[in-house]
Amino acid sequence: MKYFTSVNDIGNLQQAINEAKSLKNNPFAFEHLGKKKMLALVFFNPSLRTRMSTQKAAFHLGLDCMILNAFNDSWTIETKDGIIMDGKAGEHIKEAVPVIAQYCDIIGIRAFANLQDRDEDYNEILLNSFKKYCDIPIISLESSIRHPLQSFADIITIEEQKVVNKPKIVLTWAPHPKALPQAVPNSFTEWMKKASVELDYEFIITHPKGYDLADEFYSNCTIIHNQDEALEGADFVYAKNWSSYTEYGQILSKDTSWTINTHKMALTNNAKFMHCLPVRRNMIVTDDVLDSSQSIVIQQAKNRIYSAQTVLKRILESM
Ligand code: SN0
Repeated sequence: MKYFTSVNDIGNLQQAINEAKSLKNNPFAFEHLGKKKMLALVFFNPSLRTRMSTQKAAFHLGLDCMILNAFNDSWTIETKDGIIMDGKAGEHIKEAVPVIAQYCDIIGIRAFANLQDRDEDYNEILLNSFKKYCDIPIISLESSIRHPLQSFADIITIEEQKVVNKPKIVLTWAPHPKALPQAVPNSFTEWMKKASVELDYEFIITHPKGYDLADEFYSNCTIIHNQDEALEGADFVYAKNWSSYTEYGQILSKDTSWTINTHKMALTNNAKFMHCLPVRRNMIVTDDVLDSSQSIVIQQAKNRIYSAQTVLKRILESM
């Protein structure tokens, strides 16, 4: 593996899950692999779980790790070609990336959507510039449209927690005060589509009108606009806010009747509650659900270590 930027890089799901579970049981089994190698994590946006879990995964593999908070520790980076740099940006991506690449063996990059220009975001400009301007392995730590390490951790968690052979998984939109990217629901959807085929999952999306995802993710999905109906018999409820794709970056609803509460959970098959975190309490989900034993958000966050570790291990093995 050289790149990990979407579900297309993971191969067989069951194999990847087994590999992650075995690393969880024996985290230091491959600590020789990363010896004398350096991982750089470059963040253009804030992070808690991604930063710490990936660092922990690197530690398990004997990899050293450097972190650059490119949004405040370093220069503002220009990505457009042929531009006169008389504005805010002090450094061009054409120098920044090859320089960073000389200091390390693998680069992880986080670059959220700006939610202004849909084409720019959906072309994953920053992530692709890293691929373009250096020749070392690249891992997405959440791009403008995908968060594959999160979705991989989500699937590991579902496999650990499922009590039926064909779990019903419902991705539900929920209200939020800020406009958020579509990266998490896009990614979760593309991983669930693969899991529907390879692991026999049933996957349903529910959201208010105007929150359709981009076709490349949304096509062939089952959509139920009535949230109560969608939640019926669910084994896993995955809540997440996202801003509109069609009216790009807009908040079209803050309808709190979409907040996950005990009445909503009562419609399910004693479902587990999932969220990628950070979560806004009593906006996305009420305290009583999040503080109950049905919530598995903390277990989910733990598996971020093993999704990252599986990916790093595969990259190191192919170097
Ligand atoms: C990000 C998102 O893509 O939705 C990261 C999720 C892993 N979430 C946020 O930016 C939430 C920020 C907030 O203020 O609630």
